[in-house]
Amino acid sequence: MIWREDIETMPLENLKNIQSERLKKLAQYVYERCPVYKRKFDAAGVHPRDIRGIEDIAKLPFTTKIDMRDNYPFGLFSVPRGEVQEIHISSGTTGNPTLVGYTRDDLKLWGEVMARAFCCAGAKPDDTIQIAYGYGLFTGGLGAHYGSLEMGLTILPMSAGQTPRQLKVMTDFQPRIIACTPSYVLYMLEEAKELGYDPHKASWKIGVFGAEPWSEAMRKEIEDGWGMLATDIYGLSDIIGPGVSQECHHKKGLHVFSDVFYPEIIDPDTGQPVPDGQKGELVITTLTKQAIPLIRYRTRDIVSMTRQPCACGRTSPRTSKISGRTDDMIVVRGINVFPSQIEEVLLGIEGTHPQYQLIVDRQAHQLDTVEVQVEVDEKLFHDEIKQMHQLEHEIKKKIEAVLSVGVSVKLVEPKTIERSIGKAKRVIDKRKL
Ligand code: DLL
Repeated sequence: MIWREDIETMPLENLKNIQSERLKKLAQYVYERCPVYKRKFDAAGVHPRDIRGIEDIAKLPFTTKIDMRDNYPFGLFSVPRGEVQEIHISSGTTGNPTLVGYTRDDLKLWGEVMARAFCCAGAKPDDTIQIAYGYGLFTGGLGAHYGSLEMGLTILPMSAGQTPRQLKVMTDFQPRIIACTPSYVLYMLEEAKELGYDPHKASWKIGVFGAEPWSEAMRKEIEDGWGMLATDIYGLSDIIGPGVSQECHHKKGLHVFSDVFYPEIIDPDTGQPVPDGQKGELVITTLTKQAIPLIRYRTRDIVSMTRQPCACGRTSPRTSKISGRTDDMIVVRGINVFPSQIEEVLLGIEGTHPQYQLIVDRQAHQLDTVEVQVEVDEKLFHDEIKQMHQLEHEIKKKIEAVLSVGVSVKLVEPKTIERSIGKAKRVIDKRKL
């Protein structure tokens, strides 16, 4: 089932016309209503009348996290405060967080894109969904909630955590859909086994997982472990929350709801567009949002894009899974390292778990060191020292081949690395940079 078949399967030419009309209106809207945008447009020497269609979008200046932070909390609003119905914040790590405001229509839009997402994952209106994303200022829980309401799903509003209770509710109420972070569903898998559940008897048949990067190999662990289809959902609070894009059951990229979130892929260094199929930074323009519309917002997430039609019938462009963030990247001895590269390697090695952490350090006047701590099977951990060394060596060689950076590897017992019910923490950077 396709929630908005009229829009989601529309020929690309018609989609382009809608995008063009919406962009023209948007440019005028923010120029008139938000002094920050007026200043930015004026500084870039562009006026709304220069925007005659979607192809003119590159004339508009980018918006960045810095604009959000500098104008915190209300500077980027394009509506009076009284029209804002709900506020969330994005989990910033430094300085001010970013605030996201929604008008009543923005909340309706959020519900609609999330309904499109759930449908795209394979949900049907008479399904029950267990929402185990955190509720509160984080957008995961409530975003999933609004989409479920829009679609008519039966909602189990669990929020994240209290794993034994999650498992009991799943057993008692038999939800077919589970929505949470991929690291949390893996954590629940461990707990389920420990508590004596047979994960293959779980009622969950479709998972809608996102809010953090996860690899194909991690998908396999989840799908094999639980016996379910694991789909990827992407979004960011600054844009709306979850619901920017979603995989269908073909799992060949995430369908971007591009009649409302216009995607571009750029080279993060030059700001120039990169061709389809090539990786770059995802930039999004919210074509219809009212409270805080964002123009050419630099997400810092790295993806590639394709416009090839998908077997599910949806025509909208698709992005690859997010392979990292321009700012999540750690630079070790001048080389760019993404935690996701390490995850791919580990998941290809028998006996290791997708639970790992990178400890980056630097002693005075010395080179950076990277220690990769990896959990291994109980059985392996108690094996002979020689076998452990062999495994360490294998992991080290494989990681070094992918990263081109020397690392040390430390095998640790199962459950040593801290588990997360939300986004997992993969890097501990002890360097004083
Ligand atoms: O994480 C919104 C969300 C909630 C998305 C639930 C999906 C599911 P923020 O807290 O603002 O919002 O974090 C946004 O998380 O820029 C990405 O770097 C990362 N991210 C989100 N979804 C994915 C994904 C929510 N599917 C930031 N794969 C984004 C990889 C993701 N990274």
